[in-house]
Amino acid sequence: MSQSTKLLEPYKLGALTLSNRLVMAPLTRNRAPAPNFAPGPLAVEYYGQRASAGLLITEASQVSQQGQGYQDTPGIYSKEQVEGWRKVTDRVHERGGRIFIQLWHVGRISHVALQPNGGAPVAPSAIRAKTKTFVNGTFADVSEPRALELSEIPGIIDDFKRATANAIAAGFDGVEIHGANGYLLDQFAKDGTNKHRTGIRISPVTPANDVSDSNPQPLFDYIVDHLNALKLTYIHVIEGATGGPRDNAPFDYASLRKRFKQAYIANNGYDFALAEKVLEAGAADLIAFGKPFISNPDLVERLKAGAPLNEWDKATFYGGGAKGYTDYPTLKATEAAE
Ligand code: 8OZ
Repeated sequence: MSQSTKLLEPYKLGALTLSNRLVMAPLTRNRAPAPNFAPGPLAVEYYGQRASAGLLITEASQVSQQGQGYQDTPGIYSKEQVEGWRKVTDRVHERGGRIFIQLWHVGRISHVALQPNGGAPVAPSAIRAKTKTFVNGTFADVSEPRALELSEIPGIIDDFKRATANAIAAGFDGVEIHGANGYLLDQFAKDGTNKHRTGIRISPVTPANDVSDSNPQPLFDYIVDHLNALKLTYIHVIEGATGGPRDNAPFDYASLRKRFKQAYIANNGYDFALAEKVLEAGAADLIAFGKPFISNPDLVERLKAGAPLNEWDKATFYGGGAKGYTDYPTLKATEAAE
């Protein structure tokens, strides 16, 4: 039984044509170990397995050592990292896929153990988040941050510029700036890094990493008006609380959709039925799926076939090897085994 749905229609995203409207959301997997923090052969296999998505967005990747906040997340600032990512993009392109890299600076959500010379993580203000990070094999309170000097901001913008140049050298189709989930977003609205094939991820009402806002609607209406003026390729909106629930706080996403003239990627807890409804209503252009893509490399083929989905195993989300990373079976593999 094959299904023809709007989710499976192609979409023109700026200069790119996507073969369908399923986006693989950025998913932190912690498998790029010290000292290089470079994606290896397993990452090539993992992203290659999922290349039938209309667009893959990589896990968040730090633009500098200072921008790292968790153990074993990949970077995009060194030669080894660019070489590792090149193999990933080659594999995805060989299989007809498209891939953006998510560029990340965690700001205060870090730990001295990950910082250059064991220094303090940096933040707009010296306010410590009430949250934990994962470092040295365990959860630990984030470290006390120090406030950035104004004179340091150009260096961070340069880190994003270099990361973007590296992303192009590594063969990515574009970059997504991680402006969501309580990380260092305040310099992201500035030019320099926002020229072309650039999307941004935002999360208006998420409580992730101890952020809150007393009046998010006018704030994000304002931010999105300004993002629209920057002519970004897309906004990628985490609706509700990151990881759920979707209805933790009232928010009018249609207001953002109306303000932003380029593509709108909706994310957070969508199943196929809700995705279809939202696309049909014109409330989004693309739908990003996270955990379903972890456990279903062939999510697109399963949608086409109307087949059931594999469940995901939370225990293998962060770190480890092939188990829970590249060993989720495709429908074909399951059928062949029967
Ligand atoms: C889960 C674990 C660590 C980091 C985010 C990059 O929340 C993350 C993240 C998610 O955007």
